Amino acid sequence: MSILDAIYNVVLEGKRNEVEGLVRQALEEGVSATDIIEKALRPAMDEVGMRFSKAEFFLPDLILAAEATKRAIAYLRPLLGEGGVASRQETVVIGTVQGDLHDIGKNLVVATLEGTGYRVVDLGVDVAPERFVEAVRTHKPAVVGFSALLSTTMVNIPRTIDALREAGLREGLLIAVGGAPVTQRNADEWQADIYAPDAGTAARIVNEKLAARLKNQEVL
Ligand code: B1M
Repeated sequence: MSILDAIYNVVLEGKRNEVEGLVRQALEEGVSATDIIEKALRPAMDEVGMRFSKAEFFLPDLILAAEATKRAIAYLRPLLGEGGVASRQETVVIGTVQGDLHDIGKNLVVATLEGTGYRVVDLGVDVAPERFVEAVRTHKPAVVGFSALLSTTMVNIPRTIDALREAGLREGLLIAVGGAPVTQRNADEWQADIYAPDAGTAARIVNEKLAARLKNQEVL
């Protein structure tokens, strides 16, 4: 069995105490942090979700698997993003939208952006539109990110975008959206600037968009 399969299995079985040792072993074998996340942790959580849908797994299974994943990510955190780059000027405000308590994916996006050098203000989970508005007023970020994992809560992304628009804060702000049920088509509909299917892509597109904006400002 490969080391990635072993990590996948311990997450699926919710064996929180075994995951860290295996992640360490994978890194020693030369597997990248991104591959551990995208080829073992995320597929394991997808499988957990699938079994939950089929009533083969129940909430405690979800919680144990989530706990195992969080431990693995905490161990990998210092390795995410480019690491060691000069600190960037821009701030990113991010949160999981109102009604939604899922934060594993959002935390990965936070860790990757921080690793890339951004200052990240993480508002946590179940964040109401008015809290996003207040945070944008206070921190004046270049980017605001919304994460949603439930089809019932993803509607709170466009609601929050509307709240920012009504508060006169939308212009000049890059809006990034993501989470399992969110698609590029949704992002286009909501007139969001960035859609990313995973944390690494989110950080890469944020970098590209901000670099392009800086270039435009230099030309003007
Ligand atoms: Co829940 N849950 N859950 N859950 N859960 C899902 C999402 C579900 C698909 C499972 C299923 O039924 N198959 C289903 C949603 C169905 C739907 O709406 N379509 C579901 C449900 C129904 C529920 C409850 C309603 C269950 C209940 O109570 N009956 C309940 C809701 C609670 C609430 O939020 N109000 C609930 C609760 C929970 C737990 C608390 C037990 C736990 C969350 C623990 C936590 O996050 N702290 C949990 C878990 C763990 C899951 C699954 C199994 C795994 C989610 C996860 O962590 N994935 C999930 C099944 C699934 O997703 N396949 C499921 C791993 C993570 C790395 O991936 O979050 O997708 P992800 O993040 C990715 C990308 O999406 C992207 O980058 C990340 C990786 O690089 N990304 C962004 C994420 N945010 C981004 C933002 C960006 C850009 C990219 O820009 C800003």
